[in-house]
Amino acid sequence: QSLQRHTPIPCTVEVPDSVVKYHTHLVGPNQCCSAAIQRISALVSTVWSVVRRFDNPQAYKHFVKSCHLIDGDGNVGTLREVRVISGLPAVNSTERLEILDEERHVISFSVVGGDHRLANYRSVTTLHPEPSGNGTIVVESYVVDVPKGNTKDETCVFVDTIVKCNLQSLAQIAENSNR
Ligand code: A9S
Repeated sequence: QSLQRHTPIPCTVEVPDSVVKYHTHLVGPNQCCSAAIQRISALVSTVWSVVRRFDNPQAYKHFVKSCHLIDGDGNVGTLREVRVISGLPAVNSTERLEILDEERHVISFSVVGGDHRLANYRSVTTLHPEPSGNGTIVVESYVVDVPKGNTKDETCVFVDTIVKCNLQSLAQIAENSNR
């Protein structure tokens, strides 16, 4: 797992060849890129059933208060507006579904608007069956503009924290549905 926070372009995470392209982001001079990995004790199909619901991010993202679709029906190009819980430097976020690959288990969205500091955020999430056993490996990488007044490191720490929280929560939900 190589997280190249400081290297300008490209930023790649070590994942199976078939999904390397999804985790290779073009990173501009005022952007940062990182990734998080989470192991989940549940089948890929179980984890995917939660992750694929672009209309229902609040199922596992605790920072999301509510979400409604602005346009589209869950296919690529669908737009959603996410409202955020209080206590974050954000109110809402408008997001576009960029990739939904049901065979490869890839989902990606980009932030296209909203009242927050993460301009041009784009993330890609891929699910991988654990080579041994019934587990799933989740890889989530992202690229985002560094907000005015912040450093790349600060931005990555902030976003990494949110992404890791989301993935831990995803793990809990998927693992609970085993029982
Ligand atoms: O929603 C995600 O998958 C990931 C992130 C990093 C979301 C960030 C966020 O929605 C907040 C949680 C509100 C934090 C946006 C777009 C901006 C924030 O400041």
